[in-house]
Amino acid sequence: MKERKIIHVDMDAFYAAVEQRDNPALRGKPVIVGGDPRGRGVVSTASYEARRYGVRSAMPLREAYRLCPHGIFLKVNMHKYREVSAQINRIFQEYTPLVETISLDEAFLDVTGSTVIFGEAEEIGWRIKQRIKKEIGLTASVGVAGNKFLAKLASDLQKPDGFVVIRPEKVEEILHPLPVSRLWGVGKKTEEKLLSLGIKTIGDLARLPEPLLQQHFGFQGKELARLARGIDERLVEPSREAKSIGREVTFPLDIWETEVLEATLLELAESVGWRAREAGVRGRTVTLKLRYADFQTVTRSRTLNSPTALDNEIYAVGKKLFQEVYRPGQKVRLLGLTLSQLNRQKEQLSIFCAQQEREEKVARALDDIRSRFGSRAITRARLLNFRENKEKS
Ligand code: TTP
Ligand code: MG
Repeated sequence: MKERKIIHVDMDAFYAAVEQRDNPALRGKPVIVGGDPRGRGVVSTASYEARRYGVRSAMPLREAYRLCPHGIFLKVNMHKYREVSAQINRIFQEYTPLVETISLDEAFLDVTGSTVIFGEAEEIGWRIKQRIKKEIGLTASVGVAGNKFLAKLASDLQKPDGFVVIRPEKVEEILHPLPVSRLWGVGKKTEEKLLSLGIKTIGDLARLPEPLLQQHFGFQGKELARLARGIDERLVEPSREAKSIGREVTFPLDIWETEVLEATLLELAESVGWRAREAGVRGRTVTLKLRYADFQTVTRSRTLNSPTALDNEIYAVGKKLFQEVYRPGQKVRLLGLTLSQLNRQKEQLSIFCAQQEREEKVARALDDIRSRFGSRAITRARLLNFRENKEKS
């Protein structure tokens, strides 16, 4: 399986941190969210200050009160946490349409297709962490790795306010000393059974022959053996289908040369096409956005007969729309292209598929070269080609 770039984000002491953000008097104090300490409820979460007293999620509030009588007990304000969660989610969506929300404060992002635009996965992870801090006023712990299991493990390694990247060459070094309980699917029972076999660490497990594990744990043994080696092929399953994939550029200087504007459209189309193919979707509607130097903004859309994820098809439509709306000679400050009405490629079964699939294969081969040699290698050649053709015609 192609290596993927996965980011896992988990907010620190989420509900408590939101309360501390909104009321400075609570900062640095033991805050326990859950409700009345004399009531029968349980702790939803506690600030790190309260955790020092042993207060934990799911603990009865009365027990939390016993451990931390001077703690500040607050009611759960679900409405507020949902709102904050949606804001965080909007930041994620800017970097990839492949966002799997696990809970209000936790998500996986597959950014494999985003690296050409936004830089390496770790840069994206770092930027997301900084934006959550700056724009939302909360700290997140972020993990970056080649699969979901490792990314989640990474986000937890330096909690709170953590940032950990697990590179392939470091997997063993990081994984092996950890207790087996850190593996997905290892609950109390499995842990006890492993311990009784003398297997304490993930390294102990990785050294065992797989058949032996299968003998003791059946199907789960196979899975354990894979996880212990840092292998996990679970895909990020977007919780909410992306509604669109768009890309826009603001020029450093206003542009009015049609050739440059059209060449920019080609780059935008390539970028949108790439992201769609990486996300495994095709779209039916192409939208052009054009902003003139005086900020007057025009958008125009066209819907295709069949959905596409091909650069040249997106470009052809974008160019047509551009020619329809652009007033030659006028200075332009921004150009954008968006592909919308997306659906999953596998759901598309029709007679055009054969041709479409052949073309997508070619596009994917190019994607592969791009990912190995950098996006510029091909884009440049194509733009040159494009310019030559323009000169000939
Ligand atoms: P967690 O991410 O498990 O915990 P957390 O964000 O409070 O702390 P950290 O990640 O730094 O360890 O859960 C996220 C939120 O979900 C948490 O703020 C409150 C809620 N929650 C409950 O309501 N009950 C629970 O038992 C747990 C574990 C969480
Ligand atoms: Mg959390």
